[in-house]
Amino acid sequence: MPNLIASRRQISLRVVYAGPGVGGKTTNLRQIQAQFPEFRMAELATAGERTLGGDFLPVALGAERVDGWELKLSLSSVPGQIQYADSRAAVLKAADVIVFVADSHPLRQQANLYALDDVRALLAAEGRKPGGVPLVFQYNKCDLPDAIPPEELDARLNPGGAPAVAAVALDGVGVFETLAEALDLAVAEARRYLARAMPPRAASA
Ligand SMILES: Nc1nc2c(ncn2[C@@H]2O[C@H](COP(=O)(O)OP(=O)(O)O)[C@@H](O)[C@H]2O)c(=O)[nH]1
Ligand SMILES: [Mg+2]
Repeated sequence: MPNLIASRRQISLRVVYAGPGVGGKTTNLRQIQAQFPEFRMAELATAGERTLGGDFLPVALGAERVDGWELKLSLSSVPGQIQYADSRAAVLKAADVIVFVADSHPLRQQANLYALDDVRALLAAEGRKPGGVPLVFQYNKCDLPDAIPPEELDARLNPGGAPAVAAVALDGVGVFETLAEALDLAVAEARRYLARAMPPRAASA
């Protein structure tokens, strides 16, 4: 659920990067952070290249306004390991928008499906409909010589036709396109939320 600071007319939303381990979630956030040097990124409990506790990167998009509200996004990634199921659930539970980073490597296709099922199961356990949380797909590692083509991944993972972006996150390709799709969904969420939380006053007021 978005967080409002009405006195400052600020609205904050959580964008959570989910997907199979080593799919490129941390790489996406590092690329974004590199463009926002004023924001610090926390990589929690990282061991080698495994992100154990998840990443956290808050960004304030001062220019991006939602009916006069300043929009803030906190970007985070879920930890992939089995033993972090509780913290994965907690991060996903709080998501306003989910970016699912899928791995184009042919040997990671089962991992993509498991991770997507896991996201859906966690949301269902929280009583949130799968369609109730806006989702963006990113088909990462398109540079691999034997990469599964993005159209094929789209047919497999995204029958609902959610926004999808082909990416080479390591080179920054597709990272900001993905973020832009997530931002569009976040703006729409923020508008919906504000319309409910702050109904317009009667014209005579
Ligand atoms: N070839 C290739 N490797 C990538 C790409 N994006 C990330 N990687 C590599 O995949 C590995 C896992 O990436 P990481 O961001 O840590 O994955 P995470 O577990 O989802 O956070 C790292 O070695 C990255 O350098 C990409 O677009 N192409
Ligand atoms: Mg990571």
